[in-house]
Amino acid sequence: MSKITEQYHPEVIEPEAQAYWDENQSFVATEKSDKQKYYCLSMFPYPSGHLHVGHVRNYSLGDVIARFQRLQGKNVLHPFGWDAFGLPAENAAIKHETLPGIWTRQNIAHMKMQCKELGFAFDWSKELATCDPSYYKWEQWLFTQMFEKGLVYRKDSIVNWDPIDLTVLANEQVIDGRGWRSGALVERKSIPQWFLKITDYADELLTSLDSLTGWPEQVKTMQKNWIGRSEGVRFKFAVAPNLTQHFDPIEVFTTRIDTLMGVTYLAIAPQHPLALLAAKNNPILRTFIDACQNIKAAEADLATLPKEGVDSGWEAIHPITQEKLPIWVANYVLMNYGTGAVMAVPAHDERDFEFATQYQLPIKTIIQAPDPILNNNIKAAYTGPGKLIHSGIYTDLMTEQAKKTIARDLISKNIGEQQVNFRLRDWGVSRQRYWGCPIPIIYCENCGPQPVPEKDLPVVLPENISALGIGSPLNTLREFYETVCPKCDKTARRETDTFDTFVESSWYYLRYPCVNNTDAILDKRADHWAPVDQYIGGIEHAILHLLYSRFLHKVLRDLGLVHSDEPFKHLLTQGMVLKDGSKMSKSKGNTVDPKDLILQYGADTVRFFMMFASPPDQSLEWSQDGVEGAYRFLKKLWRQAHQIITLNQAENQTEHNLAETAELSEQHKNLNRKLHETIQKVTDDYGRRLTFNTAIAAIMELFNTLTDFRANYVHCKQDKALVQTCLEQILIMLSPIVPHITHALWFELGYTYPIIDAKWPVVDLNALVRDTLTIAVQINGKLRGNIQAPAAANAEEIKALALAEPNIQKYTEGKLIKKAIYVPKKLLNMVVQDA
Ligand code: ANZ
Ligand code: ZN
Repeated sequence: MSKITEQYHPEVIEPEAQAYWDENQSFVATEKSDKQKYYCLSMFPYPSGHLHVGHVRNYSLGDVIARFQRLQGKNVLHPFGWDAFGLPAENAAIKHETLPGIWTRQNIAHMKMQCKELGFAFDWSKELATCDPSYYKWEQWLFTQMFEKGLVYRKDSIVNWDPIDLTVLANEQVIDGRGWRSGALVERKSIPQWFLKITDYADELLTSLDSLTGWPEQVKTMQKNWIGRSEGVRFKFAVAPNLTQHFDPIEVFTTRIDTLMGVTYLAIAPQHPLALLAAKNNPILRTFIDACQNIKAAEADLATLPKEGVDSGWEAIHPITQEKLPIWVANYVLMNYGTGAVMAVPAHDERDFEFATQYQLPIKTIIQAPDPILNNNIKAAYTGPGKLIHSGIYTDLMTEQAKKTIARDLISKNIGEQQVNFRLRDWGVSRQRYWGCPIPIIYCENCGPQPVPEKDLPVVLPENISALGIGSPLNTLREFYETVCPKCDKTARRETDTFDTFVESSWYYLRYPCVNNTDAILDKRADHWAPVDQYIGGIEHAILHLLYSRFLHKVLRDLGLVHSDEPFKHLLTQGMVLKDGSKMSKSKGNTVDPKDLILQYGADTVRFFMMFASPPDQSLEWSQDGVEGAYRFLKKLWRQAHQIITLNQAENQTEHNLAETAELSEQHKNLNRKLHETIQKVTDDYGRRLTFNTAIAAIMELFNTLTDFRANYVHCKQDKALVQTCLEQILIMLSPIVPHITHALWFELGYTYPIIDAKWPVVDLNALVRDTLTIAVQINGKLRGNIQAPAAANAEEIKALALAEPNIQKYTEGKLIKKAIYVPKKLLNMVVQDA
C-alpha cells in the first residue's frame, strides 16, 4: 500500500529525490554505451558566493535539455565546474581578511549545495575548479606547447598603471580615469606581456562559422564583425622631398581604392613614426600626441570621440596626379590597424568628411551617387558605390571596375599590393594579478625566456600569502620567483604574471571527461564527447569567450588532441532576468534570492516558473504571481495523481494495457488523440525549438483535458487504463522541468525503476487521425458556419454537406455558385452571385 500523502510536500520529496540520485550516481556518464552520445553543457560560473536567478535560469535550461535527451535514449554527459580564478576573490579576501583560495573554495562548497537543492542532474564525478593545480597544470602545459609551435610571443603593451598603489589596474578598476582604491590619476605604461597568436587562425575562425548551423545568426554576426576581415589595397605615398631630410614613404591601407582620385590629405595615427618625428620640432603637435596617449585605447570609444588633429607640416605626393597633399596627425586613426595611416577621402568617407569640414580641408566629389539628391548633399559623405567623375583616366568607370583597374595600376608601378586585413588582434594573456594561473615562463639572462619543462609543471600558485592589495604578492615572494634556468641551470627569475582568466574558460569543456587523468591534458574521452552538442549561456559571452574557445579548440586539434573543428555544435543564449522591466542586480537592490524561493515553494516550482515564463532566448520578467501559479499547478498535479493512484490501488489494478486505437470509444479516442498531439508538440518543443514554455502550456492543456475526462467518464477498466497512461506520460514529459515531483509520483505509480530511466513517449500516428473534422464555411469570404465532415471526404462531398446545412442554405438559396474553393481539412469558401 502506498504511503503517498494527499498534500504536496516539496520539502519532503525533494531531498528524497536528490538523495536517490546521489546514492545511485544517477548522472555519472561513461563512454561505454551503445547509445548515441549527447554532451550538454551550461557555461560554468564564477564562484561568487551564491547562485543568483540568472544562474538558476541558465542551469535549469541546461538541465531540462540534458534530462530530455536522456529520456530520448541518449547517453548524456552533463558536467559542472567552477571558473574559480579572478579579481573578485582578491578584493573579497582583503575585505573579509581571508585568503582568495579559502574564500573561493567556501563559495564553491556553498554553491554546489545550492545546485543540488535545485535538482540539477550534474555528473559531479567530473567536477573541476580552475584554481586547482590539477587543472591549471595542463593549461600551463598547453601554453608551453604553443610556445614551441610559435603561437606565443612577448611584446610591449600598454596597461593602466596606478602610481600610488604601484600596481596595474584592470579596466574595470579604472573609474573616471582614476584608480578605484587610491583615487590617483591612472597612467598608461608600456610593459612586456605575453600574446597568443589567435590571428594565425583568423581565416579559419571566420570561414568555419558557416558550419555552425546550430548557432544564433546574431552571435555569428558578432563574431564576424569582431574578426573583421576586409579586403583592400596597401600602397605607398612618397613624402615630399625636403632639402635636408630623407623620408620613408607612407603606406596606407584602403578598402576603397576606387576613391584614390578624391584623396585630399593623408591622416596618420598619433603613434605613427612620422608623427613622432614631426613632433620633434613642433611643440603643438607634441602636446597633441601626448594628449592622445591619455585617452582609453578602446576602439569603440575612439569611434565616438570628437575628431581632432594637427597638421604635421609635411606633405605627401599623390601617386597618380603628383599633387601635394597635407599630412595630418589625427586621433581617429588607429596605430594598430592596417598601416596606421589612411588616405583621406572626405567626399566619400564619413570620418574624413567630419574631419575635413572641421579643419577646412578640400572635399572632392569623385563618385556620382545614383540618386542626384545625394550628390548635392554637402552635409555628408556619399559612401556607396557609383560612377567615377573628375577622375582623370578613371572617369566613367563604376566602383567595382575602378577598384580592379586602379589596384592593377598601382601594382604594376610597384607601389602597392592587394591585402587582406583583420580587425582581430592577438590575445594578450598576461595579467599582473595574483589570483590566477601562473604563466609558466622562466627568464634567464643567458638564454632568454624559457618555458617551464613538463616535468616541473605545475608551477603552483602559493596560496598562503600575505600583503595582498599592494601590487602582486608574487613579486615579493622570493621562494616563488627565485629559480634556475631549465636550459643552463643558472639562477633565473620566474614570471610573476598570471593568465587572463579567459584562458581557463576556453578549454574546460574538454577537460571534464578526462578530469581524473594525471598524465595528460586530454585523452580519448575528450574526443568521444566533443563537440558539445548543446551549449547554454549568456549573450554577454557571444564574442570573447566563444571566440577564444573556438581558437584553443583548433589549437588542440592541431596538436592532435581532438579531432573536431569546433567546440560547440548548438548554442543557446539565454535572455536576462528582469524585475519591473529592469535587469536584476545587486546595485539596483531588486534581486530575488533563489534560496528563499526554494524554502518557500521548493525547487520544482522555481524551475517550472522559470521555464514557463518566457522562451529561453528572451528576457524573463520576474513575477510573484507567476511563481504562485506554478506552485498551484504542481499542487493540483499532485492531488490528481494522488486520487488516481489511490483509486487504482484500492481496486488492485496495476495492469493498464491500453486497447488498440481502433477499438476505443469516441471519448477515449478524443482523449487519446489529445495525448498524442501533445506528445508530438512537446517532443518538438523540447528537442528542436527549445521552447519549454510552449511545451509546458501544451502539457497543462492535456492535464486539464484529463481532469475533465476523469470527472465525466471513469467507469470501466479501459477508462482507467487510459487515464493512467495519460498521467504517466504527463509525468515523463514534465520530468525534465520538475524532476522531483515526477520522481516521487512515478514510484507511487508502482514502478520499480526511476522516471529518469523511463522512455520518452512515442507518437502514435494512428491516434492523431480524426474521424470527423470541423470545416469552416465561408460565403464570399465571410464566415457563415461550421460543418462536421468525415475526415476522408473530398471537396465535392464537403460542398454537398455544406449546401445541406440550413445555416448555409440561408446564404445560397436561389443563388448561383460560381466557385467553391476547398482548403483541405480546414475551410470551404463559396463564391455566390444572384442568379
Ligand atoms: C580611403 C577610403 C575612402 C576609405 C572611402 C573608406 C571609404 P575596414 O573596412 O574596417 O577595414 N582605415 C584604414 N586604416 C585605418 C586605421 N588604422 N585607423 C582608422 N581608419 C583606418 O576599414 C578600412 C578603411 O578604414 C580604409 O579605407 C581607411 O579608409 C580606413 F570612401 O581608405 B578607407
Ligand atoms: Zn639559461
